[in-house]
Amino acid sequence: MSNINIDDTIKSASKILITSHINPDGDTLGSMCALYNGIKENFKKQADMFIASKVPYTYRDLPFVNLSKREFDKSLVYDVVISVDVAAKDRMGEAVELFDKARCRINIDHHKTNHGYGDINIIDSAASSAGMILFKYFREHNWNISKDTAECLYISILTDTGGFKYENTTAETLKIAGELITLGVNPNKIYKSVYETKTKDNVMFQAGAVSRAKFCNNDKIAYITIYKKDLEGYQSTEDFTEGLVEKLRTIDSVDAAFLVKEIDSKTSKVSMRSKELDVAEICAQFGGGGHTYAAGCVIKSSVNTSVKKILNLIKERV
Ligand SMILES: [Mn+2]
Repeated sequence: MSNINIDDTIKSASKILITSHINPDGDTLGSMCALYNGIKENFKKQADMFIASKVPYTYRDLPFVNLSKREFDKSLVYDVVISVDVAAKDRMGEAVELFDKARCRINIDHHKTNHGYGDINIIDSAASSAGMILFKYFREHNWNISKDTAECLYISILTDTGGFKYENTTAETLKIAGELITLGVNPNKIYKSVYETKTKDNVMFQAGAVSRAKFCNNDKIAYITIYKKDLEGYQSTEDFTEGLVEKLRTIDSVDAAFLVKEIDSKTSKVSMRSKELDVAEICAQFGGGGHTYAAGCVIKSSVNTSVKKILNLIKERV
């Protein structure tokens, strides 16, 4: 990783776009905003930022995230487009058109299923988060890391390690988090903003969803289905399901947990979590991907059929 240099590419570019992935999480948004501000402060350049949907409520306090845009003129040609935390090109949503046309395409990611779709690829599947890759890059190339940039990186690392809890939390992860605190990050303030503040609607919706969970294989498998009608009557429901599938996984007997959400009558969005099962591999069979114990995919079938397809694949394995 250390021999890859994107500084010259950034220096010679006048139009730069940074793109996050669809259904954005803290890592993709934190990395995007850290890179945005890093480029601004170190190279005096103003990059554009693409976000596929509204900023999730959880990340409302992330510095610079409100400067990101959902719509772009498709005729634009960027000198450089940089994707952060984007496992596969189709996870960019509409930004993929701008990515494909760019003079130079840079792919910065930590998903093990990332095949290196950029002209320049900075991929480290051992890194806890894309934010950690960026931090190491910034340090190795002597970028100044301001307090705001540090806060963005901290949110990346915090959220992709589940609050420094997942098995990707290493001594290095915590060392970097410590360095970010030295740079001015207030961990308590960020923890409260990200994890301890939810809307009443969200908490009540999640309670209802958990109470509808179904179990099979001696409670080794747990799942929740969410239909569009379940979200009716609630406001701004974009990140309503966040944390729900992890909650199912906390049940002692459960190895594999998944959530199937209706997009339309023929399309379902799936999130899977596990303790031992390789869910990245399961999701890859539907064209998705992710990490060993946390992955996702979109299945072109109804919620019911999608549940059956998944159960067929995992019932023998847990
Ligand atoms: Mn990530």
